[in-house]
Amino acid sequence: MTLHATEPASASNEAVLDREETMSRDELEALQLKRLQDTVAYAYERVPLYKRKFDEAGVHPSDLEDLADLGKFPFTTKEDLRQEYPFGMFAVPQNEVARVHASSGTTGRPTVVGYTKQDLADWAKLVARCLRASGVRPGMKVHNAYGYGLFTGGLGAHAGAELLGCTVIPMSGGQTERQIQLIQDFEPDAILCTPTYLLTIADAMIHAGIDPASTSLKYAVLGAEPWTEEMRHELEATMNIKACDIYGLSEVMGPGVAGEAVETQDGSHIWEDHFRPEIIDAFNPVVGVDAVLGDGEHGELVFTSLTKEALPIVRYRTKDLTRLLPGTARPAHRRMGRITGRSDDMIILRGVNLFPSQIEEIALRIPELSPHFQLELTRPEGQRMDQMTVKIERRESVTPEQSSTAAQTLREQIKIHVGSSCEVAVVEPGTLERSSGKLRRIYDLRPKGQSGQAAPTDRS
Ligand code: DLL
Repeated sequence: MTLHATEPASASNEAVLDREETMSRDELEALQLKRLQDTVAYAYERVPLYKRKFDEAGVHPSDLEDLADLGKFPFTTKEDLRQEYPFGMFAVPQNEVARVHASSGTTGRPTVVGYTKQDLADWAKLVARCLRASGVRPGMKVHNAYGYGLFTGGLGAHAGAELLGCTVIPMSGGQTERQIQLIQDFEPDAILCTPTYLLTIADAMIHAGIDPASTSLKYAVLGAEPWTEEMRHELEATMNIKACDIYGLSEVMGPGVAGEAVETQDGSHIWEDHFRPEIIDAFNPVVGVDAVLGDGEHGELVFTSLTKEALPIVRYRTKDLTRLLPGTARPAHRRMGRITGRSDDMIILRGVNLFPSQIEEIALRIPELSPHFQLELTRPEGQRMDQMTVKIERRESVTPEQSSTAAQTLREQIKIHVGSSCEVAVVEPGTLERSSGKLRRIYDLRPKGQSGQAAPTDRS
């Protein structure tokens, strides 16, 4: 007997793709242009900030005749969202806003984002698309360890997994022992969390005498913070899983703006039927077509939403540094390279630009060193130069002699590949703080007012 007549969930491993996933590039760009024109006009009519900014820049929605014309329009920044706190950027009356999310805002007012019912449906569809691309199938059990609440990770991933037809285990972040217990008891097929939190889980399993490679988990869909190919290899080998990337940000939607295909594992495909990406020169952006860089060039990722109703966003500067690459598994949708870092997380050490992901990449190639590390910035008494110390845990099996050789190797490799000298302190396993979501890598201990860089990101 059935209580409601529904189609049974497909037991097949064959993925049924959305029509937009298989469009030709020409068809997709035609759709983008139409949606872009509609979005720009809609934002201009409904959001005073856009009207003001467009008027000041001397552009009008009718100037958008082809996709390249987008470059004439002004950028939107996190500061704009902060200034319009809480609901000034919303394009619909409050009673049409079905949900809000917000960033933690440790360095200022939080940024608030809103969704209509249709926005929530589109969001779930795109997260489902990402999960399916990453190997998750209807009927699978999905352990969701992204944080639930104002952060978009938990509820965003949840809705997508549910829509795909999975059994969702809404675990949220933290309580690592409980996570491990449920992974053992419920036997999920996939886990959704940040890469560093999966590392925490794997580590805690080892300490509890459980082999992380022996669980039921087969897939991990990881995002919300930068991670490297080396970290992928580490997690895949330790946990015997396939790990794919998922990217997104609350101002543009949340998780699901882009997702990686398990068969190629070559970077996340941006769902270009809903978002138009651009890359701009991050450190010298001029409003105008000239500021836009070509595919393959490194710069700051900028997004314009193409379908969002509650919070249309025009040329939002993400501060994420990457490049656009041609589509592969979904040929019409361009991929993004791995995010090297955020422009506001860049360390300037003795004139050299440096990101934590570079240290991760180098450290993980040294077998004696673990992926657990922190970067400490100091300004020693009486010195004019900043100093960076990489504090990194040795692997359990490594002797003190081996770890001092490894420290030397790391120092040399950083000098060769990054171009700057630093200190390396190899510490005992289990002594550095573990992640429970987005991990903080940089500890800026320099006296206030002496940091030669922007304040660390307020995202947590
Ligand atoms: O972190 C949304 C999300 C949740 C994405 C769960 C993926 C999975 P925010 O808190 O607004 O939203 O932070 C967005 O996190 O601008 C990037 O700097 C960083 N980020 C997100 N995904 C990735 C990724 C969510 N796959 C900010 N790789 C973004 C590198 C990422 N960085």
